[in-house]
Amino acid sequence: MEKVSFVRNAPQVFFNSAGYFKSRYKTFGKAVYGSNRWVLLCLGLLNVVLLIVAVSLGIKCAKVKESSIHVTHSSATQPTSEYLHDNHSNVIEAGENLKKTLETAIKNHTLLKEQIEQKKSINDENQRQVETLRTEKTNLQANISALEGTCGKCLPGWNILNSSCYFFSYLESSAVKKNWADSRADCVRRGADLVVIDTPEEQKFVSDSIQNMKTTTNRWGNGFWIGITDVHSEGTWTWINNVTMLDRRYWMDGEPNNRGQKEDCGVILYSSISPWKTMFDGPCHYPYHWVCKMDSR
Ligand SMILES: [Ca+2]
Ligand SMILES: [Ca+2]
Repeated sequence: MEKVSFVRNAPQVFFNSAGYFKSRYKTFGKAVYGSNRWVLLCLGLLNVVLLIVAVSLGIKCAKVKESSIHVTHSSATQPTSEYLHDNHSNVIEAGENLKKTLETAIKNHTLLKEQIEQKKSINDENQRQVETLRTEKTNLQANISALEGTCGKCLPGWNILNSSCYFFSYLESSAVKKNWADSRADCVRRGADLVVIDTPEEQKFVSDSIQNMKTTTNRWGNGFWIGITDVHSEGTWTWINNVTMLDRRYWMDGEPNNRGQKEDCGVILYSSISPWKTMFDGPCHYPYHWVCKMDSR
């Protein structure tokens, strides 16, 4: 059997019953086989061309896709960038506004602080003025009380009995004591003189007035100088108005005794026993409180 290389599985009957055709077929087969090589070659070339075209198209498509993506990406990011840019500007503007607001708040705070300090200073000054006025009020009230007590007839701090005013140095200063001469000088400086006791009422008034004016537990140390002395004539007690005391009724028992030959000035001392026995003689240089007297207004 003749081998047909081109159509391997073609029906054998067909070729055996028609030799011509078999021959033709063989011829045809050879022709076909020969032309087929060109066809195959053409097909191969075509495939190569198609492959090149396909590759080219693929590359182009890839570029187009990439470009499309890039374009898409650019298209997508463009508004975002502008949005971010706008937001950035807004944030900066908001920051500037906040900065201005903060600066304004700081200025207001500083101004408010200054105002508070100023008001505090004013308040302190007012407080000092209030304290000053309060002190003046207290002094005025004390003066009013003193004036009311003496009905304006005596100076502030002085006491009144009938038509006379009396100054007890203890009330001005319990610490200050003077000798007899200096005590008298103080009374004169005040427009008065050491007290001259003219009546029993006055004796009792002065004696009672000094009852609580004590600075020492030594009773002899709590005396007050009065305006009587025997310095000019020992034993002759004369008031500073040149009136000589003739009786001894206001002297304490045993006084005046001119102890040590040096007691020439009269002192009055409170006695719980009797308001009539309150005077004694003492050394004129001793420090005592003193009692001034002057006529009332
Ligand atoms: Ca004497
Ligand atoms: Ca004496």
